[in-house]
Amino acid sequence: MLTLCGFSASNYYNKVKLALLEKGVPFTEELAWVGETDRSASPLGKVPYLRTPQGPLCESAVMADYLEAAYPAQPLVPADPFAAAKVRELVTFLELHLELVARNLYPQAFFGGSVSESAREKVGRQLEKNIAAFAQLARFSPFVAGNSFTLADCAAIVHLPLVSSATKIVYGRDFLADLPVRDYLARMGERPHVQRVNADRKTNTAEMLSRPPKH
Ligand SMILES: N[C@@H](CCC(=O)N[C@@H](CS)C(=O)NCC(=O)O)C(=O)O
Repeated sequence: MLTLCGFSASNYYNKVKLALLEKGVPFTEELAWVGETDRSASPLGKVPYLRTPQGPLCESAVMADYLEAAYPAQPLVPADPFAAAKVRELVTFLELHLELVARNLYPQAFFGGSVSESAREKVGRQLEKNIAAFAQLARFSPFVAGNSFTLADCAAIVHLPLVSSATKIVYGRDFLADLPVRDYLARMGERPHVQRVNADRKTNTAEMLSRPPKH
């Protein structure tokens, strides 16, 4: 049995959780907040990490690859090598060029902190450029990589809402507004597993925000 460790407010945790649910792989969840993780499983203290019968894995992309190899029955990556690479290209864009850049805004957008004016401008410029490039690759027809649900959707469903809301809060404008992201997310939100991930996220986010502050 697999155990997914971390917390349901985390987008990377939810990418793996959605992949597990969509693939129909049985798993249990173990709550681990940042600062309370098992360092022998995740040496950088990041979530998620996954306990497998053979030992732990960290890094969500590694977990997703492991799940594809170990549970091939319900694939989230196409068998064709080029189509598979196109799916992974989208995941890389979503994470390296969108989410990781937008992450610089989260202290101000979500946690009551602030971002310096120069960082705000720099991140804004990077996001404009990276989102335009992502728009060239993304299909949304009806799924982000084309006509079937893939790992790229597991990533897009959890990361795109954060990019939208962080830019809306910090710049007063949703940088994804010119892409068909709202309709896409609404469509994806009709899937029962996406609904479960979102419901758990809301409950866990409230719990996270009500936790006593660390000293
Ligand atoms: N590259 C990592 C990113 C995971 C990540 O950044 N997780 C956040 C929560 S969403 C975290 O653990 N942050 C705490 C930290 O970096 O110390 C992955 O794909 O698993």
